[in-house]
Amino acid sequence: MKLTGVELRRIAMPLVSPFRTSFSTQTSRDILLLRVVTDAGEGWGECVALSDPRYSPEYVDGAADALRRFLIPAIAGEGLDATQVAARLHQFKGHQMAKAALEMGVLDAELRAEGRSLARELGAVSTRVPSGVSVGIMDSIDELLDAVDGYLDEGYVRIKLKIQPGWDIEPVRAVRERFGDDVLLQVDANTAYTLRDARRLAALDAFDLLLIEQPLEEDDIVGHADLARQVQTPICLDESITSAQSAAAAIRLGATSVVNIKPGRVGGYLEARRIHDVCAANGVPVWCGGMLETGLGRAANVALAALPGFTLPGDTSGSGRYYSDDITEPFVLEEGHLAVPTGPGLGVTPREDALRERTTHTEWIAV
Ligand code: SMG
Ligand code: MG
Repeated sequence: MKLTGVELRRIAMPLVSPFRTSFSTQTSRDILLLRVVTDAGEGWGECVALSDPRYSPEYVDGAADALRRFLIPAIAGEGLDATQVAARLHQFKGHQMAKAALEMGVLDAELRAEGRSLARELGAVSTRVPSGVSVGIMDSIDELLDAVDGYLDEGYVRIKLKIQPGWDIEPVRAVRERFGDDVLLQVDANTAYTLRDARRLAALDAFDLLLIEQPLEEDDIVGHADLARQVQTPICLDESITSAQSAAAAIRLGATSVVNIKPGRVGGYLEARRIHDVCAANGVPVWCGGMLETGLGRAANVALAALPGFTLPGDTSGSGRYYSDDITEPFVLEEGHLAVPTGPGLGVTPREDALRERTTHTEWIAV
């Protein structure tokens, strides 16, 4: 395969309701899509970087710049193959989300040309995956209980509550009291705590949570290992895991006993599969994270979540969790699950009209 060029397409996607975490409130997503054009056909990539570098060092304008200046030019020339994209981009430090989007687009183009699905290529073993939902920080417990009630009604099989100091024990207690012990429940702090909060975090042990996600700073692997000895609830790293190598290190140090795999955070779906393999070899369960993807990224996440080591429900919610009008056919829950796409490549494509309506900027990068 040979690259012809890449269209960088920015879209604005308003959220159905604000999504508040310990680091920001999102009301709309500014998403960078890549239309990768090759001599064998096209493919779509989605960059999960947020507008500001608050979740990770990457941000959407920075990702576009890295792609335009360094990453896209580096994969020009004959013999383009998705399995070699990461190696060609390795010379550039960081920028995992930008790299992941480019590899995703090349992989989609290649698989579409060959008539193979991403799910099959990655090694999926199920035809549907369970849907969890991530529930933001709210102004009141009542508001939170209403939101959780609605999601449980829709069929979500696992609830994740965003927490921060001052919004942790009480909301978790309230959800447990109202909805009972059978609800699969976990929390995500997005780095909002320090080791000095160990006793407060240990107080969450009373609520039989599946895991506490990323309580401490992303660089604090040793701190997570120390914390893991002071709390009974399993610690699950998200932000800290940026590669298979960092996953292996965190597991070996005892910093994480469950891993949230987000392809964008780790440089792509192929590295995500490697993390799955490392975790499986160590008996560490994994689940698929989310970055409020459109149907494109959602399709790929659902394919990944169908691998055998994904034994916990992921943040693989229906399109309607965030978007009233997705750019692809929406993903809709059926008995709390999403169907794994079976068509070539991602198995979904953007609807022309929806895409046009959401587009704020396009730029063609010829190589
Ligand atoms: O796609 O449902 C989703 C988002 C799930 O909570 C979610 N993601 O830290 O896991 C995480 C966050 C990162 C994005 S917050 C804007
Ligand atoms: Mg997280």
